[in-house]
Amino acid sequence: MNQHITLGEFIIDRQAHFSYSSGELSSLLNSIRLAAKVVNHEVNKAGLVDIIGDAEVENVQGEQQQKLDVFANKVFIQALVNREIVCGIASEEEDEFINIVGKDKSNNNKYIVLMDPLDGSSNIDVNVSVGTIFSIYRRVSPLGKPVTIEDFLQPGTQQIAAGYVIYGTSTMLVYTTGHGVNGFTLNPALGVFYLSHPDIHFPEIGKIYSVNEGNYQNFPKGIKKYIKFCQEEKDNRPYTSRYIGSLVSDFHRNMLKGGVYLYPNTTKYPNGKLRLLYECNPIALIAEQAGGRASNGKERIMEITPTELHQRVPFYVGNNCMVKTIEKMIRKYD
Ligand code: AHM
Ligand code: MG
Repeated sequence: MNQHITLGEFIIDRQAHFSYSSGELSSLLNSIRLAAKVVNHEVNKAGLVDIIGDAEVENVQGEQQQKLDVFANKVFIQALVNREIVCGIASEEEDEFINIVGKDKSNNNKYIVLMDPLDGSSNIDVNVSVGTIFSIYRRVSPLGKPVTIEDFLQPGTQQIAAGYVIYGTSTMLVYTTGHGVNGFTLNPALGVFYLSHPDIHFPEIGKIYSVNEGNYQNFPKGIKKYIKFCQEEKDNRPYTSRYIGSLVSDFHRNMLKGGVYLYPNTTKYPNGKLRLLYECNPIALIAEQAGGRASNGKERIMEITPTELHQRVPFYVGNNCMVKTIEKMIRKYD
């Protein structure tokens, strides 16, 4: 690990890469860095204190929230609001987007953040990694006015930064501003993120496929064929099957080792399970920046024009050639 470059230093060092007001993006990333540390501290205590368990409320998708979801949601919102840079936030845990007026009530802040504050939270009480995913845009509505839904329904190609935090065996923050992907590992003793994975790229060849195969019977024909293809003994196959059920962790492993993640449409989830705006788009930007590909099977994830805040899409992300093979099979069989 490169002990000499901290995330804080790196953010400042890379400011020049950013064509808008660079200090603002740096400040925004720093607020995410801070919130990540606070959430990390709490996630690490989850097994020790009586914080795990359901908060007895359901989120907008009718799923049960865990207490830590609620906590992470609050921490990230508070950290973002404090810095006077963000004008609007959308979160998996909030039915509607939040308008932020700023301390002077001017509505003059420029950035929108969309996030899943604690993804994979059903894994918390069994000590499996969870993550935070975030996506940053410039607002499209005029300054001085409340944000509108159009600010949030921008295609992923308009993202100016995206990233995730994994609360795992070690805690990492991985992000991109469109100039490559860099990963930072938290030194828990010092509370400092250090650059540990500079300029991450998918390996040339991927050999892992990650999918909830329990849903096999309900997958589209092209995906069934692809899974059989992965299992075939031919060329460099069979591939290895690895599925944690925590998008951030499954994606992260596949990006470092080479592989593909699939969440197709199923009978239960006719449009797929994952959310376009705060799960798929940010992961897609990171994947592309690392030389990978992200698709709904037919088109590039980041070119989809969103119509709803909590919209779901089928999601295939990973090594370029693996995702291309999936697209080919979907074209051929579906
Ligand atoms: P969540 O946002 O409710 O936590 O759901 C998203 C998670 C992803 O992290 C994970 O890849 C997927 O749901 C797993 O779903 P399943 O249990 O259906 O395989
Ligand atoms: Mg989620």
